[in-house]
Amino acid sequence: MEKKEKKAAVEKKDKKAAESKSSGITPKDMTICKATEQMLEKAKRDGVETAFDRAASMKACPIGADSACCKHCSMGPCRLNAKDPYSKVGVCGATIDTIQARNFARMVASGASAHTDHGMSMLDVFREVVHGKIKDYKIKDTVKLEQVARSVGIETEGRSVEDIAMDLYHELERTYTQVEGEIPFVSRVPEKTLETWRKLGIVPRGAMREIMEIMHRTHIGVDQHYENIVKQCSRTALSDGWGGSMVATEISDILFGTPTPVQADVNMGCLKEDYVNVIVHGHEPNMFESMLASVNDPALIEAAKEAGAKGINLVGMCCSGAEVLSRHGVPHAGNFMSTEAILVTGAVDAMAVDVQCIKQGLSSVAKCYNSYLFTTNPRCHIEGAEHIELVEDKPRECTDEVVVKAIARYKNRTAQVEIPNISNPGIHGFSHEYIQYMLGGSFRASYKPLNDNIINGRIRGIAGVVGCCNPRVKHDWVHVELVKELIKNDVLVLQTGCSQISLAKAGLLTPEAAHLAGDGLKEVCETVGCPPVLGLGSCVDNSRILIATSEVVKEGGLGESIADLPAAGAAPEWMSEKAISIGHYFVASGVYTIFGATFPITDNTKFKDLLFSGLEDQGLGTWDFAADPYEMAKKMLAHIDKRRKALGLDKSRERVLFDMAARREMAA
Ligand code: SF4
Ligand code: MSK
Repeated sequence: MEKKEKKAAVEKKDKKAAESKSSGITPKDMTICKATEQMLEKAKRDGVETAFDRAASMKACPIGADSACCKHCSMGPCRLNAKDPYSKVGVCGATIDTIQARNFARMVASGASAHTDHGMSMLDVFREVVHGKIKDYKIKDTVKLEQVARSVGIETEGRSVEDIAMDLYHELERTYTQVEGEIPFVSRVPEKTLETWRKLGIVPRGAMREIMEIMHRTHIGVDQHYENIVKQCSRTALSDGWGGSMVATEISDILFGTPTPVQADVNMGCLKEDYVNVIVHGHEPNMFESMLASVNDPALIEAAKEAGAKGINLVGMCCSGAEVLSRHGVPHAGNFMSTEAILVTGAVDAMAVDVQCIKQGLSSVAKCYNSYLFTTNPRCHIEGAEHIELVEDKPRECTDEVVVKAIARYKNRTAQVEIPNISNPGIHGFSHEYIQYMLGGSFRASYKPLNDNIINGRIRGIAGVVGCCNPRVKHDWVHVELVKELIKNDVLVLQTGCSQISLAKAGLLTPEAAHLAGDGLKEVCETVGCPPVLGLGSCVDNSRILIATSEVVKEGGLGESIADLPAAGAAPEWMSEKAISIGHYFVASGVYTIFGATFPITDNTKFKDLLFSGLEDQGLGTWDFAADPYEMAKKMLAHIDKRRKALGLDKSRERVLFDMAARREMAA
């Protein structure tokens, strides 16, 4: 480096250190994750900037935060006054309700696109596996293949795996491409919920059609009635939850195996100083599955040893990490807000990413520590990162090359290595199928024991706590406090995505965490031997929660539609448009759903009234907001109790716990 360049680099480093100091916010204020905190301290010393620093130094735009601006045409951008929302309209005359509804709709469209494009990619892989063109992946779970096929009306008796699989492919393709009719997985929706959707005209046709229509309707001068726009939001979001996401989950299970509980470690302590460390971060499981094969290749292990390492250590992050954690017990190093921090360890030899939630900032942090950052998906290139494309019919070419480069980096490691000595064991890998089996036993896998325990009050209700982390709130804190509060009040918590990882790091995904639960939930957990918090996988695996709610309704005794259930959903630290799509498909499915951090809405508007109470009046669920986790828990419990009361379950009932004897009796 030239002298002048060196001086500029030192000045830049000092400036960054001074800026972060001047914000007055320390790593301790930014996160409760000790490993992330330790790495943020190191980053500060090293003069390295992360999203935490940028969030501290860049205030969110208050007009945008209230969704009170529009840039849908060049007569604008138009800014309205969120404090006096009806005092102004846009140049075209658009009101605050139209503007907010259009902004919200485009978030739903973007989030739904991400999930459906992911699901469609999985379906493409599935088709080529069945055709024999892709040989690196196989149909691993034929039992699940038959179950899914039967659930959409495909005959399985006496037929070959290939024939069933091809029929399933053609049937599920309709989820995306169908222009008229209803998507295949509506067959899984409780009758009364489906009846409400039909009455409201929100049963999805195909995801492509719904997303295209939302983009059309939100163009200037098309749909200018917030109620009509929200209707299309519901239709599009449902095409994600019961469509794109559900297909992604089911096809991934068929190809790579349906998860069953597995003990695994989470946190940065999963990195090993004397191994070649490879991280996979993103959302589609196929790259990760190929990487698993690469790191277990004897030739590559030998090469790592020749380079002086003890072996190759593969670790996941974010959602593809959560999927492979669930399926194979591969260790997981952290959630979305730890992806830059982990590079600060200096121990990451290569990070391979595919799609979604990949911060562009990773590229500069990786450079600071001479770590490799590889993009692998044609949809996601990052300036400054090397692109090694994963071609589906020869995935090993990509993943082997990543490993080879990681070995080279290990051999020439120059960065100072500091790995936080923290890892948290937990049980991961619950699926709706396993919950059924776990509670009902092998004699009769059934949701009856769960329903009975809800009816007798031992379990007060069910909550889905999911979603991202966000540097605008204290990382992991809102997730952890909310979940602790819920289980203390006998609410069984189902988790996915980054939230699951927050709780795993807090040690709540262990059966021992039952001591933090209320007496009723504790008793159930101790009898069954399960944690009070069940991890179901990645963001697309929220579809597992939808199926579980549907099964609970179908089991009987808790109302006729999903909206009747004593259940609630939350995304306490959300940040992505995918989270909005997920939130809205839960609401449209009938679930009370509360978000934290912030909400893109202006108070005292008709649009807000519709989302926060009007949809419930139509027989759907409802949106809500609370930044504080205790307030959030209070609101969720109030909703659960409201539903219990409506079901006549507010009076205490005789408690019947299903032990082995009871299960045998059921089977008799
Ligand atoms: Fe302004 Fe209307 Fe154009 Fe939006 S669509 S930028 S509100 S003129
Ligand atoms: S990765 S969408 S930050 S959960 Fe699915 Fe985490 Fe949210 Fe991304």
